Amino acid sequence: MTATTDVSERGPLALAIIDTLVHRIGKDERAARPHDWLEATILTLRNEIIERWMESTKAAHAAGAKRVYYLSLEFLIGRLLRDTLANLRHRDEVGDALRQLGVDLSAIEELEPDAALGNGGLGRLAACFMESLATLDLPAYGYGIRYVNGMFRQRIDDGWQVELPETWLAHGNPWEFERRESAYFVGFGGEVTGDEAGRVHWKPGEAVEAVAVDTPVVGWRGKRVNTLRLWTARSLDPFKLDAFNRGDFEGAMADQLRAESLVRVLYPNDSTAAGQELRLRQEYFFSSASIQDIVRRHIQYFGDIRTLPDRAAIQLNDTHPAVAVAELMRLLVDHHELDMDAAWAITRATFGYTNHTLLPEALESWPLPLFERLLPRHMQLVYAINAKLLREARAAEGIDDRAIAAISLIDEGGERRVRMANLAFAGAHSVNGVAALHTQLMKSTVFADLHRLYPDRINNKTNGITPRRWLQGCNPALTSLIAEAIGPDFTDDAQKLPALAPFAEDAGFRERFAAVKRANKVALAEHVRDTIGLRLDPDAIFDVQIKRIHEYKRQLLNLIETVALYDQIRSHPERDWTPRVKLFAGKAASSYVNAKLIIKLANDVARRINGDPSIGGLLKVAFLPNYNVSLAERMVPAADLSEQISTAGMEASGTGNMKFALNGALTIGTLDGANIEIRDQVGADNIVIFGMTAEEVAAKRAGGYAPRAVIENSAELAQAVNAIASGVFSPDDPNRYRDLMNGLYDHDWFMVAADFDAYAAAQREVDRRWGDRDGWQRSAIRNTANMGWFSSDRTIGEYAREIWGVL
Ligand code: GPQ
Repeated sequence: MTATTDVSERGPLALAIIDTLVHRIGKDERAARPHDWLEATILTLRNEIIERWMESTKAAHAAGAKRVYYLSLEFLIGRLLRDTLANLRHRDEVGDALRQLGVDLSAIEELEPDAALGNGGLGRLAACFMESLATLDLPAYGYGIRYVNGMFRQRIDDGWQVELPETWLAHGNPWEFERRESAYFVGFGGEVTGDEAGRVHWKPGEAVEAVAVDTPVVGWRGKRVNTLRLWTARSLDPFKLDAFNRGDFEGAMADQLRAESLVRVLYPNDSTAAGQELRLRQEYFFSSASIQDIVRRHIQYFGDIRTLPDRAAIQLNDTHPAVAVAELMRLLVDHHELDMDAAWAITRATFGYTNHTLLPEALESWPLPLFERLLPRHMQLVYAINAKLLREARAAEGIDDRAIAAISLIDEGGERRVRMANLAFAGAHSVNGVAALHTQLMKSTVFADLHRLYPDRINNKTNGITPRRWLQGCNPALTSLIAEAIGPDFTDDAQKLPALAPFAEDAGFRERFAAVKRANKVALAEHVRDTIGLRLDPDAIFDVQIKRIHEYKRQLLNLIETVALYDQIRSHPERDWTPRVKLFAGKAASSYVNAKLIIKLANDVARRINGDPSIGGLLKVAFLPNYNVSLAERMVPAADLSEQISTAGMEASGTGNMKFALNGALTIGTLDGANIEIRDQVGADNIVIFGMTAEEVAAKRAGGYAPRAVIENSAELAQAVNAIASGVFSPDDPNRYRDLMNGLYDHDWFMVAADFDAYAAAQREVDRRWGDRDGWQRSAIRNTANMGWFSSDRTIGEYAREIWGVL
């Protein structure tokens, strides 16, 4: 990528990039490697961002504005350059400047590593929210951890998942600013004493320093630049020279190593609580640093801690930062010398809590002895809060002993544990779910008793996605087509997209819409060929299931149906089968044995089906390795069919479902999470719904579900399950899937069997609709046209008005 163009044609931006290359990176054009161009481009762009960033901060300060603080252990950001350029409306200009230097912007954009500081939906939601907060011009900070190794890189070896560390910081990170002056002590362990004046002193047994590393978040049209503040850890005594001089080289750096291990990895768990001491340490580390930072800023700007709730809204992204409730109490009581009642009133008025799952295994709780050893002062405060809470509960009507036990912050059944969801619920004035059904189930199941005690606290905020990344960024051709049809206003307000709906009746527009989809499919097919060597027919249905691999998400249902379809095509080659490509991608938690086995099954099924010439290429199966945000950005615009097939009642919301529908895919889905609201928006004719409702699932569970009989009554299902169980797809190890399939016969927790026939029928309904080309395109257009409501701008607007009081 050396310059080949006429030097005299270089404009000021090209010269600025060269200047950065020489003076910041220390290379000339001839020596510059592609990564150097990437870095020089980002650093040049940063200069402009910094100015807007400072303006945003100053303006918020001058206005005495209330700030939003989003505390999240995960931010699944992905790449930043393309989005940032697009939001600043600079992409063409920067592309031209780089062209003058003989550099291709798209090529260097592809070199940027994915910032994968998150597992899945929860972390990606946090990233969409940060972008929407800046877009809506709301002063906000995201707080999290700057993991050295984010989500692992997935390699597929002989069909098995292998986890490798992702070194996203290998080339440095030109987006970030280390703020050495913003550093806080975070203590662990030690002892708590009281003095004569009744003040409490916590003397931690160990401490680390949390140091802020800031990344600017640019909103649409560059209106505002907010801060994502991620904490890194430093030892108070990083290098003990005396130990080193004694020859104890490791001991000399042991403290630093210990500090670094705090921020080393993101726990690769999705929706399961990690019962590890290190995880609790991470949670407290980032919660404490964030709360100290918030309190410091408040005192600096406003002077009086008692006005905190008027100037700060802190949102807890799930329970991972729930210990922040106790940390704020500690600062208010021990440092600002408020009494418990005053401190509690301030705390409650400041916090909001978002719940993201009802899965019992995901509700965080910590063994009491561990919590007490690591956080002795917080343990005392939890007891004190619990006493207040249970007093309130006992005074309320209709709360019996069973309800008291359920409300308590301490789980007394068996080994005593601190319940983080109850702490978050009690310590917040707002507790929200992430889709209508999920919120309703929160009220009737996990939080039923707390809801009875505080009936006004639970509210719903249906999730959203940023259309900048998930339409304009990932699907420029569709964006241009929409703009030609209805003008560009929808880029400022996604709720203008419904103006597109009448174009579903315009044959010429349908053609162009279909052509965009086909071009996206061709591009994805090229990528698939390059990565796994499989050729795909871009005229086949691209049927896509991409998300974390989890039994409740039922990739297994999809795979078993794939096997059944394969069987049908072989048995009835004379029928008019619809060519289909089944695409899968996703990571399994490293300790989740069944999820990893499902990945192997996808690969085994793919090898067998793709290698069988007798089905004439009518069916292809692909498992794409290392699913991440960037891969999603390629796959979403190329999908015809979006698989959202979780067992009803188990997927809190889903957000992938929104990305696909916005890009004109039809959904095949259960009445779960946000699928229900997607159906309401796009219309029941433009989505394929199947299977049991959440109520039916619960009733079946309660009534004693007998999957064996269900399987035996469905010839297609039995045939597919037995083929997998007997090793048809794993001749090298015929027993590989025997236990997995026996699990379906014996318990089938996720009701794959119960929904199978309905799912298979829904898939044939998809084939039928696909056969009606015009009908399909009409539905696809109506999906895009009616998905504007799922913009995260709408979601953030609701949080801002109804929870944070900032709009
Ligand atoms: N979610 Cl608790 C995660 O991605 N990780 C988690 O640990 C928990 C929830 C998801 C949830 O499964 C999806 O249904 C939601 O759409 C998403 O959070 C965002 O709310």
